[in-house]
Amino acid sequence: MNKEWWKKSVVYQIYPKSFKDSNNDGIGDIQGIISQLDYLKELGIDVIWLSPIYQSPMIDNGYDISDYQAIHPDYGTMADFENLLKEAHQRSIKIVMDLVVNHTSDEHKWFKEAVKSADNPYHNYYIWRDKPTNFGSLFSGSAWTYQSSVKQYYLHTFSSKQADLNWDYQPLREEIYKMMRWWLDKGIDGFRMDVISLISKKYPLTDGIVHENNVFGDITPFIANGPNVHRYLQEMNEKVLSHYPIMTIGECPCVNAQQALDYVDSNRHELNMIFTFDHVSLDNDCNGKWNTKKTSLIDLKKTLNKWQSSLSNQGWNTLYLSNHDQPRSASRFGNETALSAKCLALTLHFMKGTPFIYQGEELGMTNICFNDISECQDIEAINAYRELVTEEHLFSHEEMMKNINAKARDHARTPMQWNNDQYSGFSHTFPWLKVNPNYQSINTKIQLNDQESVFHFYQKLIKIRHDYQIITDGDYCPLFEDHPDLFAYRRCYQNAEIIILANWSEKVIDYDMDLSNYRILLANSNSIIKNHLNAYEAVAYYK
Ligand code: TEU
Ligand code: CA
Repeated sequence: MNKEWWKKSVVYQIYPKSFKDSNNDGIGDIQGIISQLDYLKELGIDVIWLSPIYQSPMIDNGYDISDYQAIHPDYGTMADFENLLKEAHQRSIKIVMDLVVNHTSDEHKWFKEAVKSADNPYHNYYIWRDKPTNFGSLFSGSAWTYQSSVKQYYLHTFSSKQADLNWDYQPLREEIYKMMRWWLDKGIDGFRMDVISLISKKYPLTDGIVHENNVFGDITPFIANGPNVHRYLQEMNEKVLSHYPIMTIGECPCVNAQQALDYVDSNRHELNMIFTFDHVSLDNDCNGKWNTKKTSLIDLKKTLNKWQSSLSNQGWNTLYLSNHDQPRSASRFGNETALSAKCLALTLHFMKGTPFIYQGEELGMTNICFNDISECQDIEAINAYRELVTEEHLFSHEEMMKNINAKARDHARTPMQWNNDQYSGFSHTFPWLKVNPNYQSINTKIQLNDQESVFHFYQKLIKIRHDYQIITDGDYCPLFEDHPDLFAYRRCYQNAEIIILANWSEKVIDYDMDLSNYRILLANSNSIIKNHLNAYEAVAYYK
C-alpha cells in the first residue's frame, strides 16, 4: 500500500445520528450504516469518517465523550462496530474515527474523580482556577464553571459539560495515546482530531479582549496554537501515529494558511492534513456566525487559492464545503438546484487535496426551514438564541430565526433522504430531528435511477480522481481571480492540463480563453460551448 494512500482518496463523512436508523427508534445507528455500505461502494468513496459513536450524555451529539472505549447504546455495541469495520474493509472502504481529546464529558470517570478533591490524581487532568477570567465559551456564557466540591472553576471552551483536558500533564497524554493505540490495534484507518489546534493553553490565563457586541472576553488567543501544541503532536506522532499506515486529519480552528504548514509539513511528523475554517468564516461578522451575510465569490477564491498555494509543495490540503457544523453547501454557495450542487462539486473536487463529501451532499441536500427555536436540537443554536435574544436583546426573535435559517448546524443534521417513504426512509418513527420536506424530490432512490443526478455526477468525479494522476499531483494555478462570478483554475502535470471553469452565479458569463486543443472531461450540462457559461454551468477541459 502506498504510504500516502490518503492523497488519492475521497472521504465521506457520516453523522451517525442522522444517517440510517435500523431499529426504528428515530436515531441512526451502526447497523443502519452497515446496511448502506453498498450504497457508498456504488458512489465510489474510499474512506468513511465517522463522527463520534462513543458513550456520551449526548449534549453535543457525542462530541462530549464519557467513555472513549465504549459505544453509545443508541448506536449499537462494540460487536456492531467490529462488524462495520469488517464489512467496510471487505468492500475496500476504510474507516477513520473521530478523536475528541481537547475535552471530555463531565460524566467521564476522569472528571468524576477530578472533582472529588484537589489532591485526587485525576484533578490534574483538567484545568482549574480559584477565580474565573472573563472568557466566553464558544457555546455561549462563561467558559468557567464553579465546582463547589473543590471550590474551584474548571475551564470549558465549549459547553459546561465539555471540560477541557490539561495536555500539559504527561500522564493524561500517555492515557490518550494508549486509548488511540487500542483503537488502531482494532484495525481502524485513522483519526479526524476534533479541535486539535486548541489542546495547548497559553498561560497565564488573563482576561481576554471584549469585542464589539460581546459580553465575554475572547478566549481564542489563549487556546489556539498554544506554545506546546506542536510538541504534543510530534510526541503523539512518534508514540502512536507513525506506527500505523493511517490517515490523520486535524480540525484546526484559528490556524491560518502559514501556520498550517507547521501542522502538515511531512518533515515535521505531525498530521497529514488539517481542516481550515478560513473559507467557512468569510460570512462571519462582529456577532460571529449569526447573520445572513453571503460569502462573496472573490473572497472565497482568494481564501481557497491562498491555501492551495501555501501547501503546494510541503503538506497537503483538505477540500470541503460542508460538514456537520456548517449549513448545507447547496444552500450556502449555490441556489439549491441540482445544477448548482454539481457546479460546486466540480469546482472543489478538481482542486489539490483530499475531498470530503458530507452525507447528503452527494444528493444536493439543502437547508431546511426552522419555524421556531423549539424545532432546533443543537446546543450551539439553542444557547445562542437564549443569550442573544432572551438575555442580551441583541436580536429580535425574527432576526435570530433568519440567522438560524442561514447558519445553524442543524441544517446539516436533518435525516439522510433515502426514498419517498414517510420520514424519507431514514426510520419508520418520527426522527430525533425533523426531515426536510424536500425529501420527496431529493433522495437516493430517485437519484440512483437517474443517470443525470447529482449522485451520478459525484460518482463520475470520484472515478476521474482515481483514474487521473494529475488531479492528485498536478500544480494548481488560479485563473480569472478578479472575476466576481467565475471560479476558474488550471492544473498541470507532466504534459497534461486540466482547466476548470465554473459559473457560481445565475448570470451568463462570457470569458476569453483559447481552448482549441482541449476536450471536455466532465461538465454538469450538455449544452456547454466554449467561452460561454450559463447559470451554474461548470466544465473541466482536458488536454
Ligand atoms: O467543532 C469545533 C468548532 O470550532 C465548532 O464548534 C464551531 O465553533 C462551530 O461549529 C461553529 O458553528 C468541533 C466539532 O466539529 C463540533 O461538532 C463540536 O461541537 C465541537 O468541536 C466541540 O467538540
Ligand atoms: Ca436506531
